[in-house]
Amino acid sequence: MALRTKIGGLWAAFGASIAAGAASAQTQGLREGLEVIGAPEPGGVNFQTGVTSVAQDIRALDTLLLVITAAIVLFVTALLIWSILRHNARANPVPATFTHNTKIEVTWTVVPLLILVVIGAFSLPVLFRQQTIPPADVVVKATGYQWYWGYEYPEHGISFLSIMLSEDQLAEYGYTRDEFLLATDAAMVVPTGRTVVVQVTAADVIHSWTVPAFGVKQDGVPGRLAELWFEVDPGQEGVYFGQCSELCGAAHAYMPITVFAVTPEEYEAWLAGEAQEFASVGGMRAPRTLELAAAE
Ligand SMILES: [Cu+2]
Repeated sequence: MALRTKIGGLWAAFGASIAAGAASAQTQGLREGLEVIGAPEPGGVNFQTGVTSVAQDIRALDTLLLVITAAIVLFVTALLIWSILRHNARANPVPATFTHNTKIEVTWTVVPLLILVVIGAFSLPVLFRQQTIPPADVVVKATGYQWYWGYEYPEHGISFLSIMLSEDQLAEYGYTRDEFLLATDAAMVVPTGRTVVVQVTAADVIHSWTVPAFGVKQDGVPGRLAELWFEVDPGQEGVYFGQCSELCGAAHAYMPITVFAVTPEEYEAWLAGEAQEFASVGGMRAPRTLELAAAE
């Protein structure tokens, strides 16, 4: 509790120092038309609803593994119970004296091998699909900072920071109390039905950009540019949350990820509006990032 309070205080001080990074009015406007889809549920034990083909593949793979492991657990438990009942000293006073059984030894080597081959046959294609970056329709660069994310649309000269909302800011931005520690002031905006490639990097220590509903997770390593991709199914326009997934310091828990998936038309309109706004402040807002760093 003491630690929580301490970190909370740290966050408050830190938040106050960069609270200037507010969302543009039109990003705010997008929020109103979107329902929250990608968020954790209280007591939830399963995956969030997958809205990309990779997330759905991961879910199917998980279901397959669950079936296989459940079958193994049941089989081993049954075998154990059978052995206890059948081969205890009372039921079986004269124990057998053999030391080998070639048939059984071959079986318990080959069967697990086959199970692993089956698992591999289903898991490797998912891994390859996730890791093979297709040609991009939209490129966004995500940079992890201690402790917030910065987003750039390099083809459009747009860049902004995305800072976690404090509890009393949530309502103003259209979020509920449940979305504390998930909602940010500005959001990454992407179109549905288009291939989005996110270039992930970091400016200080290693962070990790993750959105569970998209089935993506990628470490951002300072000095390196890694990539991930996703394509949100058309019709799944909404708000999606994620959290930094690489322990990156005291306020690691306070740098969430908010993505707005909108229709391609809404995305184009947003881009045009943002580009105009950024042009009016003299192009890329990158210097603002530096200003903030200097102010810290
Ligand atoms: Cu982090």
